[in-house]
Amino acid sequence: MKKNKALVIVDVQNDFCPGGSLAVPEGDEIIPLINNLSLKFKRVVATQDWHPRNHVSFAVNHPGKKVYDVIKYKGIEQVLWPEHCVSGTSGADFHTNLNTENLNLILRKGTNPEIDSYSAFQENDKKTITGLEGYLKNLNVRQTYFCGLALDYCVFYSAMDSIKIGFETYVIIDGTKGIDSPEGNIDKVLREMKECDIKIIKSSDL
Ligand code: VGL
Ligand code: ZN
Repeated sequence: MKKNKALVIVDVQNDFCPGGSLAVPEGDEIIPLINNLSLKFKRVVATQDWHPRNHVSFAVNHPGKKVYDVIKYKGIEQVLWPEHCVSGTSGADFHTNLNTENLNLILRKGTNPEIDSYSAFQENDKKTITGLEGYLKNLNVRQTYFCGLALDYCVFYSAMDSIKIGFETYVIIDGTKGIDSPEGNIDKVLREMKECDIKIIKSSDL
């Protein structure tokens, strides 16, 4: 694979897989395919959702609120999730089946207790960058390929920022699984991504 293409593996962590606190249905089933994909790219980035225990996105930190409630915090809409991917816990570790041998960069996001970060490029305030854009541009990456979890949250927001930045952006559909919350969300984000010229491809197209 040419060197101006990068694979971004989003949040393949225990808490997003069956048995985890915010499990994506069948989330672990994409891992063998992702392991194969990572052999085909020269540049491979993996992200980890990496939250402090007092993180704004955890329903338990908002007395009277429950999981999946949506609140406004400092002017930003925030979905409240079960506690997940607490930094340094086993829930935040990569799933054991994920082959980490070929990863060039591990990028942790969501570390600010007051701001969530679905996108690998910027936090949900749409201001605070993670540094991934600079990293990829410095390596002359022109095309980004996304896989991982969850399709309708972190994969979606990452791909949308990627195309806005100007990368030719691909989502490898069989390398991702979604939460589909609220119901219909997966269809909605797929439509939105196509409208924004993000290419939805199958791994067999590569
Ligand atoms: C994610 C919800 C909360 C994701 C992260 O990785 O898609 N979803 N935090
Ligand atoms: Zn999170």
